[in-house]
Amino acid sequence: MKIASFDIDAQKGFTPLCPDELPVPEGHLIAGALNHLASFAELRLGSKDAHSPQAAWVVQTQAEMLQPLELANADLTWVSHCVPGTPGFELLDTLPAPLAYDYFVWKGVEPDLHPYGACYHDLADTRSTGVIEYLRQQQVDTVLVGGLALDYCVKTTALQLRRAGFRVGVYLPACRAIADHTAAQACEQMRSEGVELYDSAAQLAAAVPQKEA
Ligand code: VGL
Repeated sequence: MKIASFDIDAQKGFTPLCPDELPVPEGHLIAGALNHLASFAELRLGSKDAHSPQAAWVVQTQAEMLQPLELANADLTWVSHCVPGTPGFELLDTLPAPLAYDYFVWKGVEPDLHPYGACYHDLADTRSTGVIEYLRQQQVDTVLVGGLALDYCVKTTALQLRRAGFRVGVYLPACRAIADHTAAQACEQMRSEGVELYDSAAQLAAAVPQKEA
């Protein structure tokens, strides 16, 4: 069994450190759990949102968010977040630098794109970011996922990996969600498609063999 871990959008823009972006409650507290998850894996992958401040889906206030859009690859409005060169773009402290990961994806770079999953650039899942091909080429069979936010980018990435044929486990202590009801729906959908969910370090250790030191 070859295991990879995948840190999804573990960026300050999704934490209370950046209250004007998309502050996921407790989002800044997951770095230790992501590092623990990586200790089970031979390969570590990561992703970041990398968005233009002038993106087509940007609205000025949180009250205007979540409105549907007619764009092919940006389904909802969001406030500006994770703009390169700003604090919100940075990974959480104590995570590796992007180039210290074995494979890294920057997503949503084009102003008309706002994908959630890290495996495809478009919402129809047809334009690969190369993650799935990399994992296959490395003969990975299990991918352990954590990050922000559980109910959007983590869920979508886990489902994309599962549909591509990998065993996928989501480590919940390494995730936080935007909202409780969408988190519950996300967990139900992931479970129904065969994604494993681990509630605790003990459950993770029971499901996945510990890497030799
Ligand atoms: C995300 C909402 C908007 C995420 C990104 O990373 O989960 N959520 N943009």
